[in-house]
Amino acid sequence: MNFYYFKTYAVLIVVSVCLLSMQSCKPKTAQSAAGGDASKSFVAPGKYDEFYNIVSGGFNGQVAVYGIPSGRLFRIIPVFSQSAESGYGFSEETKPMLNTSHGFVPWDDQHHIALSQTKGEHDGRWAFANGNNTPRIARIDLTTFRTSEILEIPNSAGNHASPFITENSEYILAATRFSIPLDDQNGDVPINTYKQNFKGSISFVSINPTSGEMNIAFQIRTPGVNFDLSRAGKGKSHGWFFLSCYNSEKANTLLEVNASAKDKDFVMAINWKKAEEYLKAGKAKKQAVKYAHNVYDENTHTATSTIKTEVLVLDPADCPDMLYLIPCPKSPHGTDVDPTGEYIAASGKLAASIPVFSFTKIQKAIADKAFDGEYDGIPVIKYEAALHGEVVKPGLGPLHTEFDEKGNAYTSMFVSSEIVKWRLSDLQVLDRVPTYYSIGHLSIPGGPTAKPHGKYMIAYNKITKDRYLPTGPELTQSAQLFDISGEKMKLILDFPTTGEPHYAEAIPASLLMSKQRKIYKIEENTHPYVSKGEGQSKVERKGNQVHVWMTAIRSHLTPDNIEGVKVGDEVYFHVTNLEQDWDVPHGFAIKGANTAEILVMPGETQTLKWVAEKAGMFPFYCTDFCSALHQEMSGYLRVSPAGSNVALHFSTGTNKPSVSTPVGSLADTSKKESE
Ligand code: K7E
Ligand code: CUA
Repeated sequence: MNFYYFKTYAVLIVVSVCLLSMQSCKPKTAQSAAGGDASKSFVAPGKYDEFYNIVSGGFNGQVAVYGIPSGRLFRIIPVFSQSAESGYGFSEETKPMLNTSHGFVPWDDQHHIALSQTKGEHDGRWAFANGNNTPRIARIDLTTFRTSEILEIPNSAGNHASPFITENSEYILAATRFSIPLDDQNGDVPINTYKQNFKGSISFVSINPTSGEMNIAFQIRTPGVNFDLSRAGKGKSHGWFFLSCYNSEKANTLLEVNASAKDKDFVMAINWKKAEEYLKAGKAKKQAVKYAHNVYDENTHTATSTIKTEVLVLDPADCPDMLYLIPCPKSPHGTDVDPTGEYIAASGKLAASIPVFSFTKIQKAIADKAFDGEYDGIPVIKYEAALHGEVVKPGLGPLHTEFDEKGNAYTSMFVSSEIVKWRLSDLQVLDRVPTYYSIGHLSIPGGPTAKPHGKYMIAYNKITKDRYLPTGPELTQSAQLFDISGEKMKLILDFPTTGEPHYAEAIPASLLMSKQRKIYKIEENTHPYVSKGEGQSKVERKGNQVHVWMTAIRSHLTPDNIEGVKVGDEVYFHVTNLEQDWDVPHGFAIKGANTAEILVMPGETQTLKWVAEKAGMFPFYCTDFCSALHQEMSGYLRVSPAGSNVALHFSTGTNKPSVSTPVGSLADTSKKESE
């Protein structure tokens, strides 16, 4: 066993011991530190929070919105998972949002958030979110808090280093966690041919500055490593991206050990301005791929899914001076760029220090060719030549670093369950505070921008153990809020979270509050099945499809009596909410529907598909308590046997001339059906 292997095992053993018995690494001051100054998180009833906290939902596939400093949950935004609460991914209009080259994929694992920026500062337009499992990026409109667009990423598997945004929202970077055989190659190869056949891929997704629409501008083909996380340069380092990669060993089994064999992995530095030049010079090659691009239209209230078939790929072999590697100790996770763009803090999960690189030194090293050979043809910059310095003995298991506006950095320590505050200039550790327990990401309002707002810091913890009332085999995930306005970090609030949060960003409430959309104007509704007034409501048959143009307004649905539907019919309820007041959605549900309700915003049209499977009476109703007479907002759909001669009929407030048809027994009905 050589020395490096020995070191690896030694660190792994320390990590495993801590993981197995959280007690041994748990800060001893648990109870004493737990009180904090809770009054600082108090937001009086009726008062607003200072910040919106946009938080990833992890394996629930959604994004959640909390208030800071109160920790109050405002909204769960459906993104990659179907949402029974709103009908997202269930309604006919939103199903295309979840289309992929693999078909309909109604779930994902959502880890990272990127808020749009202009000149390095939050501009409050869009939030971007990654889908980790079936590689996708979503764009959320921050005026509606709804998902507007989802773009699939080809040549990728495990879209983890994603989405990371440049200082003017030029690009979002998305790099693959798993290297794989490329999409246009035969993936049916022995797994142990990893070193020959598996490649990495980094996508540059351009963002339309007006509409926000995403497009894959180009991809860079890379050696078959695993990409973990990234950050764009800013200020002086604008034009560059920095990515952490692990598994430089190119192992394909037992990565736990085999991808930790070498003493150092890499931070990759990408000169994307150079990449743009190569693209313009025609260096990119076209590759045949298949990926879905799904866009929600605010006027038709309908999403469309387009399958695209081509990407442009740059090969580093044809593009010198575009990529560089910097050695980085032991399985780096976060790679975070400070507000000035000068410092890049990389966190080796198994390293005992935090290396901090200097952009100026990296540039000098490149100019001086201070290289330590190559890795798959990519120059490797000498570690010392790029290094600003190391934060010594910061704690165990550094993961992620955020920054305040005063030149300080805050690094989360998963294994030793703490946050360590250190100074960028001299790398001195200034303070440490325990987290309960096993912190993953952390977030400071504006922390990833050129102008952090500071004041608060939120920790997103993986384990809560004894902090909350127990709830069976699984305990809640949680966040913890710290006051960082003074020299010492102070815990001021614990609050549970939905899903498993990874990264989050916080943005001043003032940037979003005033531009919230209140309604959709009914006159701008161009949905093909809109009814712009009750007079336009109707029911029409097209073969075995029955289309219901239905309106909803306090407190009735029009039509509310429908007859003439037959077993086997597909009924499409196109419900238009005629309200033009803020916060008056109407919902719609019908007995036996094997889908969710739809929740229709004022001025919007949404469609619930329902299949008539048996004869009988099927009540429908509004699901959102919209008025004192909400319980009265309901109706009936009569289903007759296939082949019956009940005519299609619909009404509201009137009855057909009464015919004395006694209710037959079920036995009678089935008899008739069989006749
Ligand atoms: Cu959870 Cu950002 Cu996926 Cu670290 S990653 S914790
Ligand atoms: Cu509409 Cu309840």
